[in-house]
Amino acid sequence: MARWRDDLPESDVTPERLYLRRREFLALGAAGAVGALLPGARTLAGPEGESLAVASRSDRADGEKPTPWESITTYNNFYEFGTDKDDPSRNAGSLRTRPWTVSIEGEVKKPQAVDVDTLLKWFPLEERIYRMRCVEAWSMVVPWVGFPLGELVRRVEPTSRAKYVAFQTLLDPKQMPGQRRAVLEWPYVEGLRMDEAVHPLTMLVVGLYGRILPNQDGAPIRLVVPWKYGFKGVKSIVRIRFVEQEPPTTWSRMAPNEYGFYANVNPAVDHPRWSQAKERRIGEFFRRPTLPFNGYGAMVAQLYAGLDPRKLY
Ligand SMILES: Nc1nc2c(c(=O)[nH]1)N[C@H]1C(S)=C(S)[C@@H](COP(=O)(O)O)O[C@H]1N2
Ligand SMILES: [Mo]
Repeated sequence: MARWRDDLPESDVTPERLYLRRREFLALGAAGAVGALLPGARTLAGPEGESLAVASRSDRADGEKPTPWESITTYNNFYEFGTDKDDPSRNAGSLRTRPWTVSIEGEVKKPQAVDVDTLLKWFPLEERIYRMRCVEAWSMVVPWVGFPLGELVRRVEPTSRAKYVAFQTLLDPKQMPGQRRAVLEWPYVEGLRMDEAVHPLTMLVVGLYGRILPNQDGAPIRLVVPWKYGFKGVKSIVRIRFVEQEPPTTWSRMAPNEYGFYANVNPAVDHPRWSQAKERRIGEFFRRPTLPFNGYGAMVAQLYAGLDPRKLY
């Protein structure tokens, strides 16, 4: 996570392929570059994988153009498959995403272990275009496919003691070679307060661009919380646990002075090692100002009334 420094030249922090594509983009102009492929480069010709039946589509990124499939699927953070941005797309083929069981447990009236394909039948799938922003200051606009986490929460009926929801990624060093090294404490864990979990913007995601989610993006099911930094979006989820106390989260365990439980996008509060005021959309040349709550403040700011964003970041 710490590779980005605002003072590094772009060529130092951008994988060569994207850097080349950016040069190509400048040479061809926007219209030419989108469909163009670099000869010999390991690029994807277009969305791969099975298409999903999507019941509704909505633009929640104010008409911003979605980042190309190729960038969303080759510029990833998924440390279970390596720490470089292009490691997940190269290494995540070893993850077996079927059959896949998600265990729903803890403070719920209907605890259960549910197959991911059963889960998909419970709720109509929506495509929502969201702005996403990594704490490292890169960002994307992503057409996710999934369903509101709140629908699942209601279905399993949390008890009155359930105040938080804890999520856990698969732990299996055979399938996830990055887990053979102690770069993070495994398995990756994340959490939300109950009101964040049932907020209508919060999604469990199973697809991208109308297709099944590629492994490197967190198949078969991952969390997306568009007003928070990307690290809240825990991938390849096997456990959803309803709990009374605030659960531990991977990055705040790793560096509690740098990453907090809330992780709301806040351009006004610097990360201890860098400014958070600006971001670079992958595929764009110039940085742009970061929006409070990633642009979703009108819908979520009231959840944090009374919290000091410098203490509870
Ligand atoms: N299990 C797991 N989930 C994870 C991560 C990870 O390393 N492991 N990285 C997080 C971070 S830091 C970001 S920015 C997003 C990136 O999601 P994307 O690759 O689909 O853009 O995934 C998040 N979820
Ligand atoms: Mo991130």
